[in-house]
Amino acid sequence: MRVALLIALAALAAPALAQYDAKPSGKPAKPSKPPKPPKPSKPPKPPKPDHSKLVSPKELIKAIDLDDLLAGSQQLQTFADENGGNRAFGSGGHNATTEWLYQTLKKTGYYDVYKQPFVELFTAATVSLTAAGAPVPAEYLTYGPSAKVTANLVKVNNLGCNVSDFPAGVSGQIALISRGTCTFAIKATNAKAAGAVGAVIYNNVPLQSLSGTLGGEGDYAPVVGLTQEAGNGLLAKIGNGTVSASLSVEAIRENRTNYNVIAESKQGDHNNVLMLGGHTDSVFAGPGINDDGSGTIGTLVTALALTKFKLKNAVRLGFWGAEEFGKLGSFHYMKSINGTLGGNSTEVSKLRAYLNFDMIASPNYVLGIYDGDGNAFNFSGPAGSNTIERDFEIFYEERGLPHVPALFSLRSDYAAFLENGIPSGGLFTGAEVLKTPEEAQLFGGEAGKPLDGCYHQKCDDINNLSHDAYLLNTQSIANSVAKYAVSWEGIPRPNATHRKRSAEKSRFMARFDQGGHEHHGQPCGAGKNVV
Ligand SMILES: *[C@@H]1O[C@H](CO)[C@@H](O)[C@H](O)[C@H]1NC(C)=O
Ligand SMILES: *[C@@H]1O[C@H](CO)[C@@H](O)[C@H](O)[C@H]1NC(C)=O
Ligand SMILES: *[C@@H]1O[C@H](CO)[C@@H](O)[C@H](O)[C@H]1NC(C)=O
Ligand SMILES: *[C@@H]1O[C@H](CO)[C@@H](O)[C@H](O)[C@H]1NC(C)=O
Ligand SMILES: *[C@@H]1O[C@H](CO)[C@@H](O)[C@H](O)[C@H]1NC(C)=O
Ligand SMILES: *[C@@H]1O[C@H](CO)[C@@H](O)[C@H](O)[C@H]1NC(C)=O
Ligand SMILES: *[C@@H]1O[C@H](CO)[C@@H](O)[C@H](O)[C@H]1NC(C)=O
Ligand SMILES: *[C@H]1O[C@H](CO)[C@@H](O)[C@H](O)[C@H]1NC(C)=O
Ligand SMILES: CC(=O)N[C@H]1CO[C@H](CO)[C@@H](O)[C@@H]1O
Repeated sequence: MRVALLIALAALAAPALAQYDAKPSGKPAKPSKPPKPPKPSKPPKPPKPDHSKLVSPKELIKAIDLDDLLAGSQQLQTFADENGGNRAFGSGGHNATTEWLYQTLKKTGYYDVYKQPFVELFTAATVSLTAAGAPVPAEYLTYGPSAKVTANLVKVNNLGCNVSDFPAGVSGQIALISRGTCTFAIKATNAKAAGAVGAVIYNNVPLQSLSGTLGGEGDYAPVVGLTQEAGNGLLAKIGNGTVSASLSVEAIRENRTNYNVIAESKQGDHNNVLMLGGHTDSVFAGPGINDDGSGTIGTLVTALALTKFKLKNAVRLGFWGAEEFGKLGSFHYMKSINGTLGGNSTEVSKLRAYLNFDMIASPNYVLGIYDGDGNAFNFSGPAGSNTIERDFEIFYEERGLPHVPALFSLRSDYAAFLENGIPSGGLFTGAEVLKTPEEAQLFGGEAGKPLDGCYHQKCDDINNLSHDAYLLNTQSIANSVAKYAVSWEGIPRPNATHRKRSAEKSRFMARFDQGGHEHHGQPCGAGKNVV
């Protein structure tokens, strides 16, 4: 593990990020070394950074390079490849990601960097279902227990929201239940109470797998989710006679230590801080190179470019762990700088704005900007969020490019900042929601196809990024960062007495909204399924 990491770190020193390693001039010459073999010719070195120069949007944008973005993404892909294919919560792939971010930022000398550990319960599983001898694609519902059972499938009446929906014959067998009306948790609890040794919930909308979460610990029957088509197929078979099924759920349930990586520029006003970030964990199913490798690397590349310049306001980076389990890292951080959410606001009020980048390179992208002024979705951020939204909009408009608003639904890491009254904004290029014909007209790409067809899947890899969106949106990050690193015009100081929700309620929501994402244009509650 450690050796692999060292190799990975060595690989990182590759050309793409090397230009940022340039040290300030005036470094004493090294004592003479034995002569080295001639090196292959290198491209000329970029000019030495002029640290006396105040950052400007134009120059920071110029310092953003697609090769750096792709090299960073490849590094994350390698970490996943070397660690079982993912960078999930507390895994080897996530550990490697956070250690690399820490080392890369520390090496600049420009930032004070630390890794912030926190412990949370991790669950994930490998599941399989066979019925009447044929495999049926099935998905895990988070928090469900492990099992390996073979029994008959028994149809449950109605929607299984009431124990009385479960026929006596389900005892010792596997309950087959339709999605709808009540939570997956209620169905799985009722199945257990009725004596079922397993439960299978099938979708009530066509052509969509059913995955999601039971929302928390409970006394559940082992449970998996199926498509509506698979469910109907099983119902037809049951109609024909007894159907034997084998259900296997191999769940991992363990407390895992996770890390946030926090970095703050040494220079700049530390009482008036710009914070930006994205999450560093992937889902268990894949390497997470768009979600949220793109936000992670977009933030990193901007932060490295920034090291060439002088700042007025300090810039703080938040690389969040365990977002996919309910924004646990960002909530942990906000609690830790404030003791408790809703408590003493001294530290919190030093944060003047937060910018969130959770997916900026979706292959079938839209250019989404969080609806800070609430014009589109009637849910605004704290005062100043309107300015943040407008500044992003101007960046695209100046380039003759379209943009669409994205709902603040509290399903990514900005939630902890909104809850604390901190003006917030950011970019979002879309997840599994289908592109509308209107969006295809604006942005090209394919209408009727997901904005990210690999969202939360194995194929969210280095081959499924939009390079155009990636570069453009990172330039957009640079534009806003350069602006706020110099001036807070249009962004009032947050007033902590104007918090949107009580702290514990938002904490609960953080846990409950397991999915972590809201999708452009969808109503609240459309994130990871619980019902
Ligand atoms: C990741 O780091 C945590 C905390 O240091 C450690 O407990 C865990 O074993 C590491 N995971 C792997 C797979 O190395
Ligand atoms: C469950 O069914 C019983 C019997 O039909 C009924 O009395 C009860 O109100 C139902 N409970 C719920 C929550 O629907
Ligand atoms: C039901 O049984 C009949 C006769 O054995 C068979 O032809 C048909 O394919 C079966 N249907 C299903 C859904 O298994
Ligand atoms: C995780 O830690 C909590 C708090 O210490 C403890 O109550 C819980 O039993 C632990 N869970 C597991 C699966 O170890
Ligand atoms: C908040 O905490 C700071 C130190 O972190 C302290 O100086 C200040 O008095 C506290 N304010 C309140 C209202 O407790
Ligand atoms: C906007 O939301 C507020 C509550 O937050 C509500 O009172 C108001 O009617 C809504 N406005 C529109 C136009 O939906
Ligand atoms: C914050 O808002 C409260 C209530 O509106 C007000 O009394 C207070 O003066 C405000 N504080 C600052 C620093 O603006
Ligand atoms: C955060 O707020 C709590 C409650 O007022 C206070 O006890 C704690 O010292 C504060 N922590 C920091 C780091 O300011
Ligand atoms: C959903 C999607 O776009 N998948 C693509 C990911 O990248 C591979 C390799 O380029 C394509 O074959 C997939 O179609």
